[in-house]
Amino acid sequence: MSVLSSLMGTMQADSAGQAVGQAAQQASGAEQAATQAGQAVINIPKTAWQDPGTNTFWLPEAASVTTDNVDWIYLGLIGLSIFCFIGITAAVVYFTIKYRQRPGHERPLPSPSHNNPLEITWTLIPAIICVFLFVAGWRGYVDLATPPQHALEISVTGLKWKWKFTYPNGVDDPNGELHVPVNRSVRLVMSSNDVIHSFFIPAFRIKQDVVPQRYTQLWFKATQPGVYRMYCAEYCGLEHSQMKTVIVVHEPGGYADYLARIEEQALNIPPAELGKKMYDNYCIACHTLDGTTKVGPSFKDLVLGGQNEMTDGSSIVVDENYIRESIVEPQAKVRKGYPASMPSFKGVLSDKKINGVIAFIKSLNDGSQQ
Ligand code: HEC
Ligand SMILES: [Cu+2]
Repeated sequence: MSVLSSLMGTMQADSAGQAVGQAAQQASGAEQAATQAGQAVINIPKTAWQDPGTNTFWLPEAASVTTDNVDWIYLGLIGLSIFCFIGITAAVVYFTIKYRQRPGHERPLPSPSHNNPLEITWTLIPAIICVFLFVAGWRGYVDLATPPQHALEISVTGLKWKWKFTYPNGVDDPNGELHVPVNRSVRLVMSSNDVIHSFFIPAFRIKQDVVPQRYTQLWFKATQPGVYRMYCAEYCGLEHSQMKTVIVVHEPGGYADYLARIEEQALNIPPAELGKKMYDNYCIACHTLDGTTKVGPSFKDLVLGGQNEMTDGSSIVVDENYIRESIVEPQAKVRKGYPASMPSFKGVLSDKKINGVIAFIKSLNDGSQQ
C-alpha cells in the first residue's frame, strides 16, 4: 500500500463508515422485529462482522464524542511522516545527483562544518511541532481519562475467553454483548478474572488493559445508534481471537427495553432458585437458614402447616398467604419475641419473585436442599 494513497484513503474511510452504519441499522431493525415477535432472547445478527463493506483498512466510522481529537492527531502524524519522508527522499536524490563525483568538479576543502541559521531552523521547527503535538495529545488524553460525572456505570469482566457485562440492575448480558443508550456517557469499570486482557472498541477509539485484581476504567458517549465491533487487543491465550463481540448502541428508549428484557430473562429460572437469589439479596441480613436467630426468626423453622405464635397472643398456621403477607405487609402479624422491624418489600419484589421466595422457603424443609 503506497503512502500517498494512505492520505487519500481517509476519504474512502468515510464511505466505509457509512457501510458500518447501514449494517448497524439493519441489525437494530432485526432486533426490533425480534422484540415485536415477543422473543425473550434477542440475538443481534453479527452483521457488523459479516458485511465485507465494514472490513476497512482505514479508520472505522467514528461514533463517540472523543474520537475527533484522536483522529486528527493520528492522521496529522501520518501526514507529517509522509511529508518528511518525501522531503528527505527528494533532498537525498537531488543532492546525490547535484554533488556526484565527476571530472571537473572538485570537492571544496575544508568542507563547511557549521551553519547557524540552518541549525536553528531545523531545531526550532521540529521542536515547535513536537510541543504542539504533545499539548494536543495531552489534552485528548485528559479528556479520555476523565469520565464525566453521573455517567452510566457498567461493569466489565474479562475472562478466558469472553467478555462479561454486568448492568446496574445486577444482570449480565446473556450473549456477552455490551448494550448502551445513545448520547449518554458510559463509564466501564473493568477487571479480569484470569489474565491481562485489553478492551478495544475501534469505532470509539478507546482501548484499555483489563487487569486481574484491580480496576481500570474507560468512558465513551456514543453518538450514533448502531452495532460496533469490540475486541480483546492483548494476546491472552488460545482463543484470544475469539474474544470479539459487539457493542449495541440503542436508540432512545431502546436501552430501557433491553434492560427490562434481560431482567425478565434472568427471572426465567426454577422458582426456588430465583427465591434463593432474592434471599441472598434481600433477606440474608436478618434471616438465617440454619436455625440460629438473627434479627428475625430463621427460615429453617418456617415450616408450612406449622403453628406460629404472634405478639397479640393469637396463633396462626403458616401457609403461602402468611409468608406473602409477611413480605409485603410485615407489621400485619408480628412473631412473638421479635421486634416489628422488618421492612416491607411491597414494590421491591414482584409477584414472580415472591413466588420464588415461597418456593425457596418450602424447599428448605422438603429435603431438596440437603
Ligand atoms: C431488617 C431485617 C429483616 C429483613 C431484611 C427481612 N426480615 Fe423478615 N422478619 C424480620 C423480623 C424482625 C421478623 C419477625 C417479626 C415479624 O414477624 O414481623 C421477620 C419475620 C419474617 C417472616 C415471618 C417469620 C415467621 O417465622 O413467622 C417472614 C416469612 C419473613 N420475615 C420473610 C422475609 C423475607 C422473604 C425477607 C427478604 C425478602 C425478609 N423477611 C427480610 C426482619 C427482617
Ligand atoms: Cu483477552
